[in-house]
Amino acid sequence: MFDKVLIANRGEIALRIQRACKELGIATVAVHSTADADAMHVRLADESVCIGPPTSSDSYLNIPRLLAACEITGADAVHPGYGFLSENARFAEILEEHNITFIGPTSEHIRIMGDKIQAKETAKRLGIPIVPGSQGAVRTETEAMKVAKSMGFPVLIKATAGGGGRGMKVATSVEDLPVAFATARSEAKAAFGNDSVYIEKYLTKPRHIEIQVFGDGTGNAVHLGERDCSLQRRHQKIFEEAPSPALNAASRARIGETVATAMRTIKYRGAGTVEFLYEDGEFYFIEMNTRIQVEHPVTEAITGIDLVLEQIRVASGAGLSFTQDDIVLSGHAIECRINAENPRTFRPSPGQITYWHPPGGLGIRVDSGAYQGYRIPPYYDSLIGKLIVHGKTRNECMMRLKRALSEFVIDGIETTIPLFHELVRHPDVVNGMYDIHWLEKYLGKP
Ligand code: MV4
Repeated sequence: MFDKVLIANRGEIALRIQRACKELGIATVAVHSTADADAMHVRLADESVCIGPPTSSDSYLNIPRLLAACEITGADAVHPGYGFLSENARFAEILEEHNITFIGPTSEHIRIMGDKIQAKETAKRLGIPIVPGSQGAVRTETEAMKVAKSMGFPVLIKATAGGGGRGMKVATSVEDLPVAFATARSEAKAAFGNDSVYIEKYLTKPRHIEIQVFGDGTGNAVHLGERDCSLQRRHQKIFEEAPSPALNAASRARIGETVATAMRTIKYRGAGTVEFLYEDGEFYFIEMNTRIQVEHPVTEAITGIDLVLEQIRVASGAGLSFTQDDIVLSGHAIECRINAENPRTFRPSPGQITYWHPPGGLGIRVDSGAYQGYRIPPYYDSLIGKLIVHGKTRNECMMRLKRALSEFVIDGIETTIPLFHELVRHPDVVNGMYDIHWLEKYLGKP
């Protein structure tokens, strides 16, 4: 096992990783920008290193500075968390070259999944169902038109280097296609420095359902059920639940086994998420994330498995502490993302938290680096905490969530909590009847 892990992240996920390290008896190193000197992840770490000014590219994204922090502290492994360098294949490679373990998949797997065409080709080869579309990149308008006509409209043009919704354009008809194609290409070029695009049949009312997977890197791999993350705005998830209200045990087992088998075949290492669109009873692969995700606690709640601890175990060569047969999905869990934002406009609301009272009681978990008096800096994403609620049934979970939300007091800044009070009372949410467009439609109504 490792002696010392450097956590290349901030906020609640840095704390989350520290907790797993402590339970494994591993010393922790926090890194921070000057804007985060009084952050909880710095206070609770065994050691900390200031790695630069507030701007992420000069601190949390700066590979030479992170390497220097490893060198100074003698860390033997790095956990990247989510965001920042977590899916940067070059970072994983450089660490390995310096004999520091990257707690995550191989750089090769990160690289393949970062290229959406390669990811899709890999998924297809492994027997994972994909969205019908072009075979690889589409280079000309003529080719785009041919593909679109053969599939039928609407179609979606996606950037090969994209992901998370950036660089996508819908074309609803033959007339639409030339502009959509040109716009998608130029936006892809501007955003990623790569104008490669591909085309898919556009699914109009899918749910976003993702499967949590875990591999040991030697051909053992498992799935831990799904999370339904359909409630989102501008590709920012705000409410996630497991299991999905849309799936039954048979369809869950089928897609789960398909994905786990695929991960065994490629000898996937560590935590991963295979993302699907789910419409009319069918799954369609869209992308794979090669990191721990924000919403991993809902899976932890229904499986009782510490996913971050398992990431560290697997990276150290200790293997997985469970097999597929050991995994029992029990009850229902929901996560609400508490963002420092206006609950209607989502405009960031940084500033000082003058009062902080998190909820408690049975089935309640709050993951946060916030505390009373903490000043939320304006430089980073606005997630300040996550409320995760577990119950025996979805109904019990919802009742508990309502109760927990009513206990949660955060003063001094605006948060998304008032929006959750509304959502948990809306019949569509209560009944689990929502797709990926539901929240934006709801917010759009006066
Ligand atoms: C799609 C789609 C409809 N049809 N692909 C958006 C993020 C990226 N991961 C893939 N995305 C989508 N791909 C086809 N063929 C609709 C979306 C999409 C979406 C997907 C998941 C969660 C939220 C979404 C919001 C808008 C669009």
